[in-house]
Amino acid sequence: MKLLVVNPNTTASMTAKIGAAARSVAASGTEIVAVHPERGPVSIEGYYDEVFAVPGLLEEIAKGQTAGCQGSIIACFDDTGLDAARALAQGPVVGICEAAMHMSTLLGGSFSVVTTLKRSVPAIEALTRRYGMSHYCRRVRAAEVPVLALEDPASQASARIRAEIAAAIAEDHAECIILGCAGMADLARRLTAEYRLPVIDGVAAAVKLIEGVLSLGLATSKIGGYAAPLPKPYRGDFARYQPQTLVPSDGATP
Ligand code: 5HY
Repeated sequence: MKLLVVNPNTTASMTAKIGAAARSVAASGTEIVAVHPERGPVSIEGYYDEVFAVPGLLEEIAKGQTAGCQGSIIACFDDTGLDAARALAQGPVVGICEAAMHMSTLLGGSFSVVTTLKRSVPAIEALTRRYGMSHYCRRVRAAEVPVLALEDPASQASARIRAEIAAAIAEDHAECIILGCAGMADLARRLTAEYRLPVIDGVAAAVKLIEGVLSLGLATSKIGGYAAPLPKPYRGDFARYQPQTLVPSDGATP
């Protein structure tokens, strides 16, 4: 199977790290195509960045589908544009936040999330409620590390993440830890061994979940909210995103 992994921000080093994390757990025979949009924010930190990451994300999903990818993973912990992507794509689409939370409920009675900046916390708390995970979630914590500091080995990022994990264990009594940013994907195995409890990376969890969905021959239900967007004119700069342009009905490349 061929899976598309989209980093919705435009930082190539993060896409490379996300792709490596996905390939490290993909089953033999699963091809991972890791991409990011040409246009949009270099990192997504809060509501404003998130909105401007969505058009580029949808364009990559459409290109991936035309290139034969059977499923797509949204590799940003806000599950950026998840609903629109599910409507646009024929194959299943999984967000890394959703995947990590569902995976954690198989491994413990509770979790805490450790994310980057405190401005990212309210969106993640909202996703926790949306996914029906409020009774599992002890707390969404911010390590106060900018997303791109995760790309800088000289930054204090991993020390701050460790401090929040230790606090989540001592104060929240969390049984699992969820890493609240795709840029933390390379830390999961090491931290799991170090803290002797499941430290979950959503990128890896999403790969295993979507492989499962596809191997069952299933895809997104198209009879309700995720029905394909209706073709219609989009005015101005957004004409390039009108449904019939992004996913031409004749299957031609957008
Ligand atoms: C992410 N931002 O996973 C989120 C994390 C955050 O660019 N990739 C980003 O801070 O919300």
